[in-house]
Amino acid sequence: MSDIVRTMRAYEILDSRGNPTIAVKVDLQSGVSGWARVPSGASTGAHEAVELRDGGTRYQGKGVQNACRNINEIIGPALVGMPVEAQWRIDQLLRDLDGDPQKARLGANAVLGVSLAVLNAAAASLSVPLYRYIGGTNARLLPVPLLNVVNGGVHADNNVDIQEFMLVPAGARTFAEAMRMASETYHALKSLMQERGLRTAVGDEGGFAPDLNDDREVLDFLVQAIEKAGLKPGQDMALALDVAANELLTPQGYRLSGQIRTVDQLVAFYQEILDNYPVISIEDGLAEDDWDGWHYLQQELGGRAQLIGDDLFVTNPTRILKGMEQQSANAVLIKLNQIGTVSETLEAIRLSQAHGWHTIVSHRSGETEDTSIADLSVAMNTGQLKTGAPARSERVAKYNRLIIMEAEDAQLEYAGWGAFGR
Ligand code: 2PG
Ligand code: MG
Repeated sequence: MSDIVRTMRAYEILDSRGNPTIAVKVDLQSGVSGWARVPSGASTGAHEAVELRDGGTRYQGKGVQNACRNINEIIGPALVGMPVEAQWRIDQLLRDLDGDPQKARLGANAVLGVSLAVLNAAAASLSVPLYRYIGGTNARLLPVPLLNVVNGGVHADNNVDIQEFMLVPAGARTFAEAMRMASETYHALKSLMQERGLRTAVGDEGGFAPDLNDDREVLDFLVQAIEKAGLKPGQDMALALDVAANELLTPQGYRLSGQIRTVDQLVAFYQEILDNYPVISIEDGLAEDDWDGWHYLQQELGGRAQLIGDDLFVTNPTRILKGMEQQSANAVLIKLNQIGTVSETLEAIRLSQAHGWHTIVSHRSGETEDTSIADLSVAMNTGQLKTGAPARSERVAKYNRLIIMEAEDAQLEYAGWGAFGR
């Protein structure tokens, strides 16, 4: 007999940037409970599900008291008595209660908080780890971490345009070894930057955020840091970028390193990067509605690099299907709060995997101590997880969860280069 929902309660808490977000606790009949804490983006796509914010002067308008009230007064009473394992039915009810395609009425932050707390409560009621509850006996891969070690764009107050420069320790044999390699490279990078008199203060995701001459200089630093850590660039440790090109788009074209560029010029720039650096993955190389540009990018570079749609797809099965029809990319970033429910997120992953596309589970730049995304990546064998630098507890909490999973569960194995089809 399935446990049933007895009560739930929402709390206005703080995220890693000091902005309000939502925590939800779902209590079950048996006395077991489940929690979720909701993340929040800065470079959010226009097609994402909508966060409900209070407006006004409190917390610069970012309060979530109305979203919490929606949980306590509307969603909670509607879910009481439902079997907690009925995740799809509960998520469908949440969508119906909201009624808006982008979940703007009750707020996607409210909806996700409940959906994810229900999932955690259901796992707890069966006394199984979250990844086993979602993935069952099929859950087997520990993801390659994509660790953002230099922050630019809207995540930092520096002059670097590309938002994220990530380490990809695909050549490690275990997840724990991947984290050691990444941490040693992160510290090697720090000392290289200090030697050059650069600031090593960090950005929103724990990566360094110095002012530099251009984006290539960052890549040169990263290759040096990998070597200084005693690793082989491109073999032990590769690199990945999130350009977050929406943020570069102006009415004249894409603005990168002070120059306005056409799609052709930007694609040529990426080509040059792929030729000269061990970069194996480029996320949001173009803007969210530049479908023609994405098709060209995929045609030119899809054979040699992972091209990830983040703001392009917003974890939305409808947009992912369109991308498949138009051959727009070859990988999908997966963020629960872009779509707003667990079930729709699982559908987005399954759809992408069935098409042979890679999926990368992702944090947001505003995070909490919630580690559910680590479990999600293992449950669905996505093989890749991006959740920031190997520094700052809201990022490291996810990596630590995976280190302990690896130590405790003999079935799990590190995805390694296989996650990139190599
Ligand atoms: C991204 C994310 C996470 P944000 O663009 O991929 O790194 O940033 O949460 O600000 O959208
Ligand atoms: Mg992105």
